[in-house]
Amino acid sequence: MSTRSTKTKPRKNASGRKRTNGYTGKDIQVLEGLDPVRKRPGMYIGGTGKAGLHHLLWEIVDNAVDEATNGYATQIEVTLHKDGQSATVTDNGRGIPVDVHPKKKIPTLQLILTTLHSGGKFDGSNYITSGGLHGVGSSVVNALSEELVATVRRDGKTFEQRYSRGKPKTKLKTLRKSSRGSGTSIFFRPDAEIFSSVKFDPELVADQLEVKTFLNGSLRILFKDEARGTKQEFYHEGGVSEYLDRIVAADGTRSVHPEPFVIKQDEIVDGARLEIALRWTEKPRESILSFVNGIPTRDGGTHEGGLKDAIRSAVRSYMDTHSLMPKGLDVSADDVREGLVAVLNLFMVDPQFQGQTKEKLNNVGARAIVSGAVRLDLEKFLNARPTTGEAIAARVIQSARARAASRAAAKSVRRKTSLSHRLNLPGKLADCSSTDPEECELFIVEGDSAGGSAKQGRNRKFQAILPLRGKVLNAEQASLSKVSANKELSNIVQALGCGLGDKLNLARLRYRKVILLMDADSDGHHIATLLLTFFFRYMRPLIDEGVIYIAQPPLYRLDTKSETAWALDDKHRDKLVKQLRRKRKDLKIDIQRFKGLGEMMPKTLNETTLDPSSRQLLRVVVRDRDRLKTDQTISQLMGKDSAPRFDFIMQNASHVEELDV
Ligand code: 28F
Repeated sequence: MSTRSTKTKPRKNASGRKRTNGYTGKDIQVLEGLDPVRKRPGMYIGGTGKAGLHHLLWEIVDNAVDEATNGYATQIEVTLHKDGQSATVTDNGRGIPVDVHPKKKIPTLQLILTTLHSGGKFDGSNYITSGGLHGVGSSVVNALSEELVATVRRDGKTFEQRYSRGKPKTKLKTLRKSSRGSGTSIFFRPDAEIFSSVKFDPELVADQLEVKTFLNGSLRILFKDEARGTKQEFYHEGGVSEYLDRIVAADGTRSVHPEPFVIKQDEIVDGARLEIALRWTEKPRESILSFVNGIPTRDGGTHEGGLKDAIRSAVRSYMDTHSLMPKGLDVSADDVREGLVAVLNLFMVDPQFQGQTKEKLNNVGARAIVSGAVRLDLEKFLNARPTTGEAIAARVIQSARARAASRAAAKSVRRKTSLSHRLNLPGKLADCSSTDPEECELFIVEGDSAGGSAKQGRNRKFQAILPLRGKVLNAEQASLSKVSANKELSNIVQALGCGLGDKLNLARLRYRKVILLMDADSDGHHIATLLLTFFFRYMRPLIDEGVIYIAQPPLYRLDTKSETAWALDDKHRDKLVKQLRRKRKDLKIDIQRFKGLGEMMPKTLNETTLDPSSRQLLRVVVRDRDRLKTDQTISQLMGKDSAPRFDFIMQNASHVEELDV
């Protein structure tokens, strides 16, 4: 068990005793009913698909975790019930207050579950909450649940109240007059009228619960899946450094030094506390996983900025004092962080989030908190371990040299293509005449001959064609500089016009649809996978924005005397044959298999694959909550081993989802 303490509040001690309760109902502030939540659920939980459904669960779990994070609870239990469509979350915290609110004259529990409230001040100390998109409260869950039962143990009694779609079904009842301990339990069944599916995904739930225990080293979560009859306990005393080990192992990479750098600071200012674990690895990228109060901040923010500042300055200062900096080599901040894997978890009161998905921390003070905590300690860490320090310095130098070399290579490529470079568009691009991104589409086509058919078959007004000839680099194993030096990838970047990496600007994107058009064979799938990997790693906002699509060219042409049909694959072909023969069993059907796109007549390609009125595109989507997993899946698939690649786009729908548009 970790021993944390803060100036501002008593925290549970090693014997597991919890803080006491000094709450009164008047602490709740602004109130509003729940109608808006049922009218526009997306505003509160992001959407009504799988992610939105699970958001309900995280909402309740986060409340229980908050109670634990603040030192009042030690144990959380999450149960998915047999039907897979309802869940119970229980904590052993103080129990949601049940006293009658002095102004509203209803029990606080009911007030909390039936109004959109802005939260309470609690006992005047700094209560850390998950905040951001989360923490909008159990009332949102209540509003969107067909059924919800809240059970509270408090003051030696057990209370219960039932709700449906946000409205109380019963009064607050006292179930038992002599109950031991305290805590809150919420059972809920998401409303099938609201969600497209109400089935929880037990693996997703288990993964996310485990992450929560990595981020709260003293937290135990028991997960029960009644459908499978399984029980798992998650508890990671090692906290973020154990998480770091897990990530590095899952990435299949190696660390360049034996011991991670770990800090855990409990008493910073205003009740803030901080845990960081990091190490440098051989992989050609950095990956920083940052969290605020246990909630992922995928777009980073001030805390991540502070970490980067501190790393740059500590490593540079170490390299300078030990004369490890080669003369004449230009070492950038990016070079210092290449191969870095870091987990940063900051706990603070009142975090402010910004950005479209509210996943970027905005509090100015967080930068100094984090950089102040890391800089000196990291330098000391390096100074105390010469072999580690030198290994990290060598990793930094390696990255700087590689970048210098590929910058030179990229320069020479640019010189050769100076004419097209002047126009800033690749020479091979057959652009469309419209300049309105909203209507423009870019087809990235494999091979020159297919590119030729596509050029002839397209609608010139709004469809542009970029043929790929050379090899597409596997972006998984390459650094940004290598990627920029790859001809095929840099052509794509130039055609899109929006830049890449940190500098990507969606506003400058020249096409709102980017469509991968590959042969329907394994080579085609391989190239599509490489391109998706590139977009995922270096142009991720395009995927998040839903701009990337996969075209579905047919593999078969079926001709009868009177009609023609196209089939996407063998299964589709068999289905069509059955359909066509439904009326006449002996109907003669001529079946032709296309060997590649290049074989197809431009007109056929237009009708089946290009024309918006008759084609079927798949949109590439990565589910939000799956980010860590997708990161690792791509590493596994695109790393050294090439065998499982095919699965990635064709089958693994839980990571990269393909939707019909
Ligand atoms: C299964 C999910 O939701 N646990 C919770 C508490 C405890 C308190 C509380 C929650 C007070 C003023 C809002 C108790 N005693 N698990 C949970 N445990 N909420 S939610 O208070 C809520 C507020 O505004 C609590 C004293 N203070 C707070």
